[in-house]
Amino acid sequence: MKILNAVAQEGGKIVKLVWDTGQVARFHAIWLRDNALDSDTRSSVNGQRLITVQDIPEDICIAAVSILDTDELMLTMAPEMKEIFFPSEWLLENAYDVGRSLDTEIISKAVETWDANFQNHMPTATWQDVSCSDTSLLNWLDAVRKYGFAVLTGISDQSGALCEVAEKFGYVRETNYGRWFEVRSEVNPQNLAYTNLGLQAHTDNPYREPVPTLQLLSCLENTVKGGESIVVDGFKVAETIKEKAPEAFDLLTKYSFNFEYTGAEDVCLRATRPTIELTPEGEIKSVSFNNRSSAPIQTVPFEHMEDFYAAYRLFGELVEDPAMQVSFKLSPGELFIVDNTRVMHARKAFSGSGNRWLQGCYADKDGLLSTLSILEAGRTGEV
Ligand code: NM2
Ligand code: OGA
Ligand code: ZN
Repeated sequence: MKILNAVAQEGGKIVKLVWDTGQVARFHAIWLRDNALDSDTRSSVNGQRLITVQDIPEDICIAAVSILDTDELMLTMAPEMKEIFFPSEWLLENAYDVGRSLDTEIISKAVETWDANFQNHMPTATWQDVSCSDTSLLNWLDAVRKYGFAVLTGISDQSGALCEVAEKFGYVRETNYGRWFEVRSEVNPQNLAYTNLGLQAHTDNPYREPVPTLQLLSCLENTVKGGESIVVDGFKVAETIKEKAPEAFDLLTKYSFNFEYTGAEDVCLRATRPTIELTPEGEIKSVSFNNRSSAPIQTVPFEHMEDFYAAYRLFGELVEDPAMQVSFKLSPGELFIVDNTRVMHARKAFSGSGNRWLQGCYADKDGLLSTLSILEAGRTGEV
């Protein structure tokens, strides 16, 4: 794509470009100067910016503009008369004058929400494939980005094998529960997860700031009656509430919710976060829901407490609606990963003879998304 036409307007404060694809976009002089690609503006070693915003003259404007044979735009920026160059493709890729509607979509384009119909489409891969093939790894990580959930089978029966999986794409997040933790029924459990009780679908550790953004749960033994796993897409729940009960949605986004964990002698974790967190643009950013660690709510004004509880109940009802749930029973050598800012996980109560032994660990999305981007860019040698 080539730039066909470039005209400076408004006394050189902006430039308007027309590409051969028919696309049109305007850019501000200050934005162009800030994003100049030359090696005095950005390090050619690491791509990081060398200038600060104050280094840009306040009265900056475009003194001259031309389209070069190399498909670059050349601009002369007054008052310094600095010449800067941009490939026409780069400008199109980074354009911001794209007529964004004021009413932003609440679900990011990068994600796809799901309900019980997802049951037969659960993204699944084998450890064998993911550990040996970059394409398999890319597809598996892509599923985590898109659906916030994926299954992996064929992992080693060695204790702690799930950390090896986390290290394939990123870093294990160590917490007070350890580098990884044993999920088994215990006497005097420090956490209700370490019992045979059913656990309502939840996100883990909402009492921690920052919250771990990924959780892996692997299975070493599961011969009990019950103990099935359930996952629910929190973004789907939020989306449904927005459609059916916009006032409830507003309450769940507007007020924070208190969470707390003090189950071990040396631990006192507290954090406050809304059930549904939005970006400044109004997109759903995260969901936090955990009945076991919700603390007395003190953040909701007296006048709104009953309405708030009604909205919170609605969220809980949707979480337990079979139409929202995907369920399965983990077998030894299997694990699942969830985006802990989005997908809630539950387990059914278990009893009877036999044993149930799971291991869990936390990790973060930054590492996963970075590895995924590297794989997508084909920079596979660097993984
Ligand atoms: N465990 C399994 O967030 C939670 O308290 C859920 C976490 C104890 C690490 C359980
Ligand atoms: C957990 C948890 C579920 C299970 O450990 O965080 O939710 O299946 N466990 O035991
Ligand atoms: Zn959990």
